[in-house]
Amino acid sequence: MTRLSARSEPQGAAAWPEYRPEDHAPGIVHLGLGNFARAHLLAYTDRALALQGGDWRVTGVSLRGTSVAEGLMPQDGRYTLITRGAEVSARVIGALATVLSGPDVGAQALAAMAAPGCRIVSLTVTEKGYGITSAGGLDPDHPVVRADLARPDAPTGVIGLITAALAARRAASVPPFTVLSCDNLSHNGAKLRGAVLDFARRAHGSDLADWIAAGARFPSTMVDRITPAPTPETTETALRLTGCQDLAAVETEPFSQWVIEDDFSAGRPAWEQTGVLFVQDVAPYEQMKLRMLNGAHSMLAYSGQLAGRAYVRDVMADPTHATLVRAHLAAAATVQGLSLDLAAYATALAERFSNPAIAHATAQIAMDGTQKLPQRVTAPAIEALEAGTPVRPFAFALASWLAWLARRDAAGKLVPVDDPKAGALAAAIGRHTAASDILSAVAGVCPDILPPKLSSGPFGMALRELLGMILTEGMQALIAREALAQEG
Ligand code: CS2
Repeated sequence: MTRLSARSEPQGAAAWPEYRPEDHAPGIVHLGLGNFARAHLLAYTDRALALQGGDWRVTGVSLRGTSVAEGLMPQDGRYTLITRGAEVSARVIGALATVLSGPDVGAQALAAMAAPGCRIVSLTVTEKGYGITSAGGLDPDHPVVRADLARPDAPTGVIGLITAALAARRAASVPPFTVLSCDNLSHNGAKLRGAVLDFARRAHGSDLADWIAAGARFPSTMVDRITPAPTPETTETALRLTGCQDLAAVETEPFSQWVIEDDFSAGRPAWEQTGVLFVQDVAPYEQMKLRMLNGAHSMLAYSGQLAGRAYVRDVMADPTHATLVRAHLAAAATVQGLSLDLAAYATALAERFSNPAIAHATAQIAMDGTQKLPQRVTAPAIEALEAGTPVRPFAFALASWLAWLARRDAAGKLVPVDDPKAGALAAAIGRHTAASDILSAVAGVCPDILPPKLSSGPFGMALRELLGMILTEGMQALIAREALAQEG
């Protein structure tokens, strides 16, 4: 069994690069080379290279751990992208030029970003990877931001790295690059721009901040492709479809969407030929996707976890639970200023969630709730309250999260959760078992998720009532009762 590499001859049912990847120099440095980037940005860039060429291959930077690089480097950056829908298909991606990782990844990434050939720095580092508060400013209390502010010449976080690379370019009279945030934050580009300018001002001085403000671009984007974590089956499918062993294969759904503000300082790949939508203002797309897809995802992840459903498709296979997902999608379909049919979008989302070939773990989506819920659930809940539109689905989502945080094992100890605020949340919940105490404890730690408007008044009452029912009767009983109420 040979390992996939640049020397592999095309074989099997997979599609192979229709261009010679090694003829194209890198032009993009991508920070955070997770599965999503490999199923999304790299797939679009691979297509653009095949159609239009250009020096736009990608230098991937793996900021956390070396396992991604260990899979990809022996394969010369090649990997199989498997698409699972009614049929399974696969494509070998050639757009990844190299992967940087390891103990001195910061210095290597800095050098790659400072090189004149780099014209775009893109990011998928998840919500918590930025060091930006949910309100949108630089978070000087974020441990990595704090460390980078103290040592701005040897940064390890994304804001410190981007700023230091721009400082090096300015010193060498190299024009700035475009910074392309591809994470599920609202106004992702604008927020990152504000944080980089703030960091530059604090750590390097206002001359650098002014230079960045004048020349660097930070378009906002909306990204969408459901990408579950690979499993042993992923490797088996890659072998079947390529004839090669691939220890870096990724699998994803057929659907893919990318909406970008067309504001680049130094060119870009021909992404418009690959299905990317370029727009003036991405905000309504972003809002639609964050509130409908991601909001419903978070709701079904917490309620699914509590109802013993390991995968999104298991939630959708339960008719009562699926009714609540549809109710959430309907309540979140309030975005203005788009000529899209939101009801059709909701129907398509329910179908994507139901895809039986995609094993998307509710535990994966449940991670980092404190970073996700403000833009996914709190913002639309407040708007719905003010507009007098249905809020019950948002209360159900937040009650599910609270009950999930307050889960206890057989010995009565809180079940640990994967979240940057896990310690503070566990300390605040402590021994509390009553719904109202849990609500106040969590609201104290996360006022950006549970501001007074949601933790008290009629919404707070609904929240306490729903949480109380989950704690006493269990999630499945509540799902059945709520679904009946929604239908009736
Ligand atoms: C999910 C997203 O893990 C999560 O929180 O909601 O990763 C979701 O699958 C993607 O945004 C889909 O584009």
